[in-house]
Amino acid sequence: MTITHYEELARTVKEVVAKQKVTDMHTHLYSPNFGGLLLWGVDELLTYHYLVAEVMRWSPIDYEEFWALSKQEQAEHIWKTLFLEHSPVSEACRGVLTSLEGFGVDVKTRDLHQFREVYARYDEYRQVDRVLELANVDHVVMTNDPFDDEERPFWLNGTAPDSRFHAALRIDPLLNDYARSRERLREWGYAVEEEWTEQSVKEVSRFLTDWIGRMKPLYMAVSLPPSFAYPEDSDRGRIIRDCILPVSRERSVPFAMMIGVKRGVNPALQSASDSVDKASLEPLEYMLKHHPDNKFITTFLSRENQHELAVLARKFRNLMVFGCWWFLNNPVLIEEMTRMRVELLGLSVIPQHSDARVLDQLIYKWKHSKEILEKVLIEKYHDVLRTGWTLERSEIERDVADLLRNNFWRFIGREDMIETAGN
Ligand code: RAT
Ligand code: ZN
Repeated sequence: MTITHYEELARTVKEVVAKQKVTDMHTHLYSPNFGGLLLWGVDELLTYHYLVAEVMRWSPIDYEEFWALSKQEQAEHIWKTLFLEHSPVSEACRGVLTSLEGFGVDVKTRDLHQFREVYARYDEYRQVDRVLELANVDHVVMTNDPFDDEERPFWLNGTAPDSRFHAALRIDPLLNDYARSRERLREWGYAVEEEWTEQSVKEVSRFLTDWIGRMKPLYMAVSLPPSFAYPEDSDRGRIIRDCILPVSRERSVPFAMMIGVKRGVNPALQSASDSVDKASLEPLEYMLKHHPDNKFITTFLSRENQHELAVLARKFRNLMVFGCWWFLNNPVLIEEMTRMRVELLGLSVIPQHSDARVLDQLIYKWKHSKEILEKVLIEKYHDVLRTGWTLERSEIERDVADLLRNNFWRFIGREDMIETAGN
């Protein structure tokens, strides 16, 4: 069907976006067979760290007192403060309501106990099937940290994730706290030396290769501070140069960098304590230029870095830009970033990831982001229709499939996972 007019265009884009399955390339979710690691349900939704930060702005409760409460009590406190005593209009609050509503809960009852009863009918396996279906997500990329004592045993025992869940090897402790990680590596039989020697390089690389073998990650990932520099005469600089980049290239496991997080700005907030600052793009530019055979997947946390990141991606095809990360995952910023990226890079980006920590959040994160993507695409397609250009529905399906799943799979070299539109 050839599209020439706005009404047909708008209807088609809406249908195609709604129907398109998403591969969510960065989450903090786990396969349901990873014990209690997968978080789901209304109490987890309400105690999301985005909401903890918000409740503390109203609540007189001491930080320690809050953290001493049980999960259910924390959820009740957040429900009362952020939903009943004030209107829940922030993006994180709205997200809870969208997720509940999407799950079939009648939010107007405002009855948390009743919400809990709905979830009590499910277990994590049924919940995964139901939520992936409701959110129209086909594959989920996890965040898997071999330094995490709760998670490591699952991998060492050979637990295989559900086929819809894929690993990402997260190496923050290795790169951001090597002094401590070095001790752990030694405990685990990697003979890293006190100094950065040939042997240390070999052993850290062996550690990475072993975990790549064990997890079969789609990429290696790290979050980095605004002060991140490269090249740099530091543990991090040396590990990236001598271990990460060679292993990433040789094993064809792209290196994902999430840059701009200032950890622990207010430590009393614990998991909600992190903030943001602008970073330099020079380290990334250096890597892209000096390592053309390496693939980099990158997002920045600061709004101010987004324009230069998009420009840099025009210069280097070994860079894939992804997502509206964390404090940027708000409609006003998603819209601005998506529009800017499409204008500068066309459709060669991964416009969004969910960063979901709670399974049910997939419902809201994708509903809200798809609404914005739809709006931007209608506007951009309309601009070209006004020149006399025409569009086929199949072309729109191709483009939307690229944005929401295929660009990711193609970039990481998994042509086998690419699905043509409409499937
Ligand atoms: O968005 C988040 O939930 C943050 O807490 C971080 O986990 C961040 O996304 C990260 O991956 O470091
Ligand atoms: Zn994350």
